[in-house]
Amino acid sequence: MKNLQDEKQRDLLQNKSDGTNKFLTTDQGVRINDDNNSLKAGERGPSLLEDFILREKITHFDHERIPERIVHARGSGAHGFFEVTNPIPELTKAGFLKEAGLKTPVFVRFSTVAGFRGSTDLARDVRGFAVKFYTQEGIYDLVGNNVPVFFIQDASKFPDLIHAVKPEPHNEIPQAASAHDTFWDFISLMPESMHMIMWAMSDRAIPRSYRMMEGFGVHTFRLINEANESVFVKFHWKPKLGTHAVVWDEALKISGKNPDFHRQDLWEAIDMGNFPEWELGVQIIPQADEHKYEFDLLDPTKIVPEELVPVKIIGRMVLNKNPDNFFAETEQVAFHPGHVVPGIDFTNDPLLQGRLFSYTDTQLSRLGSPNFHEIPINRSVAPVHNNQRDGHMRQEINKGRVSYHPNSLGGGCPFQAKIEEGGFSSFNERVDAHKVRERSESFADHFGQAKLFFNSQTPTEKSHIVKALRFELGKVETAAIRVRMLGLLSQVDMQLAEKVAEGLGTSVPPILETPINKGVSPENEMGNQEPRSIESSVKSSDALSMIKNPTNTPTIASRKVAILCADGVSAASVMNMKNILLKEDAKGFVIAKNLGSVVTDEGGAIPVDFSLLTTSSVLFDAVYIPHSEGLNDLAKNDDVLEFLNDAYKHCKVIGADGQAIGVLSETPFASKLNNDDSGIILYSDPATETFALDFINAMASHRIWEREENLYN
Ligand code: HDE
Repeated sequence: MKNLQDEKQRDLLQNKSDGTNKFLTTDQGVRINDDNNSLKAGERGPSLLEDFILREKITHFDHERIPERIVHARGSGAHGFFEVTNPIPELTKAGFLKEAGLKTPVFVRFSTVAGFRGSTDLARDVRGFAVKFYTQEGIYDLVGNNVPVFFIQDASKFPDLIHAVKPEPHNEIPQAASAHDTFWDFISLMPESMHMIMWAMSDRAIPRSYRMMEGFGVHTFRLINEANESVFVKFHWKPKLGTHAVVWDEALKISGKNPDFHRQDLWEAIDMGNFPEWELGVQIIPQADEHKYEFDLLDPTKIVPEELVPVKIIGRMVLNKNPDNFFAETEQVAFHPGHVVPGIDFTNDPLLQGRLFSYTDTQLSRLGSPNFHEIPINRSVAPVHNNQRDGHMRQEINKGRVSYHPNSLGGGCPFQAKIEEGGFSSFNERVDAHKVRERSESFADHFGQAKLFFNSQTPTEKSHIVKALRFELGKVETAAIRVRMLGLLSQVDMQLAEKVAEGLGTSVPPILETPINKGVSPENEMGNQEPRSIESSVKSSDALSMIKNPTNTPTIASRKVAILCADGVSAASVMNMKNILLKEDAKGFVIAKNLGSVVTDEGGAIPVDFSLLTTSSVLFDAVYIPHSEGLNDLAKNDDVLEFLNDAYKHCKVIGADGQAIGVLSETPFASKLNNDDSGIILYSDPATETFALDFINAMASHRIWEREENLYN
């Protein structure tokens, strides 16, 4: 099997253009002599219609926007490769999974769901995690999210869900936020969303970086082997840098300080050679186990706990190249869960089945033509031959008189592939049923796994969920919606509901008044079933917690440290820290009152990366104040004290050596400083290696959660 790693880049090369050392021309290739002045009747006269150069330029400009994605409009993409580490030929005939070491090019797009294209990266939201594999057998898209379940069980509710979460239609407020009445109105009437709500209110919805998110295929899919035997499969992406989040107050501030935070983080990491990496894992469920569990494998509001079916790692994905052009690649890429290759197939998950219709349909209005597969980023590296013809913007020039099958005039070509020749064939599933608009009884449990998720969280994480719900429901104006939500939350965990209620200044309604116990009430029109709670056979799962997550091996790779400096700073201290950070693939940035440079104690100059005006503590993972003789200007600067206060509040590591320790006694948190805080690293000797090592070890724990008010202590 050929190694395809660079094949997509070679393919894209044919469409790349670079104007360096070239003449400026019209779209027709005519060289332009004057691009600054339109053609006029006299220098002060009217413009002339015949000015084809002006007309072409303005016309193109007038049409340069396309509709943004109805969901996942805001996103960032990158190129890379997928490499098989543990092939599974016994389970699937998909060529790109069959051979150890085989590399397949990929393009990945991460996104938020609700916000418009220009919205903030740090919205509380699910993140899209869509991977396009350019395999030798055609395009395979794994169009997943960073959360393994979904809000709804049936595709017919998707437009309702999205209408509810998007800005309200009368005033288009709020942008990229679920904290408003229509969203919670809908959710409070959809008990099936409760598992997903737990994830969305957890810190999973405010990741530190796209590079520090897990990814999930969500639905159960099928793998099919050469013998046409099938197993069920759940897909998982496990990030090498661990799964980490920011805190909510930080997210809100980042949204103002740098709404491109995630986009820039991904871009810079790749630019600097810190290539993001994930392992691809599969949970395999034999056909015979289809009905073995207390949940239905076809229900997208359920996970398969890793305690029941472990995740087997089969490969890794590395993102190593930024796009050359955002529009051509990241905006025009068209994913579709229906893009599968032989060896991978769908299940009857009713959400997945609806998606199989939606994704091509949406490209028709977004990209404007059924020829969107010809756009370079969407083009397969496997040969494409068929009898599809024409349409807007067709690129391919199909030769010959035959565009139908069967034909004799074209010698029967292009000809069908037998299964042994790689022809796709669907899993031969027997379906024998009545045509009904119903939901399976096996989908009726809406609380069992919401409880499992909540019970798997650490006290810190539970506390964050309570605070998130207090924030979101606190923004809801209609009291009845809040009460309905408290009723649903009480079905997940009474203490959770009570703590949320306390923050809302109200109380949890008696169980009988909540829609769940009314069964099919006017408010709960979900058809034939009465929602219920089936206890999960797994009581707690570390994989569901970010803090206990087994993917979190301590590392500070690619993390950013703010080094607060003023004139007189110790050159030795700054260099000591910078060097140790570099050894760990992290980076220190010098921040001072003004740009330019600071003068060191040795009389040298250290260039300043950011002024206090242009950056903020929320854009860094930790803060260091290097030694300087006497208390320098830092201790008197309000911006510095705010910088440190935010870092403290957001549970970040703060370090100071030598006389810089004095700066901390000026901060609002000075009275809280004590020896038990493992994130405050103070060394009276300046520039020691032990200090820097202690600092980076503390940073590797990500955040010092003990500092926070914890509602579950
Ligand atoms: Fe999507 N979704 N979706 N979705 N989805 C789209 O397709 C849709 C769902 C996901 O970076 C749209 O090309 C329906 C689940 C991602 O370009 C659209 C339903 C999951 C992306 C669409 C779902 C996803 C999309 C909008 C319920 C996780 C961004 C633009 C039946 C497994 C891909 C587009 C990118 C995008 C429809 C539910 C993930 C409208 C109807 C569940 C990551 O076709």
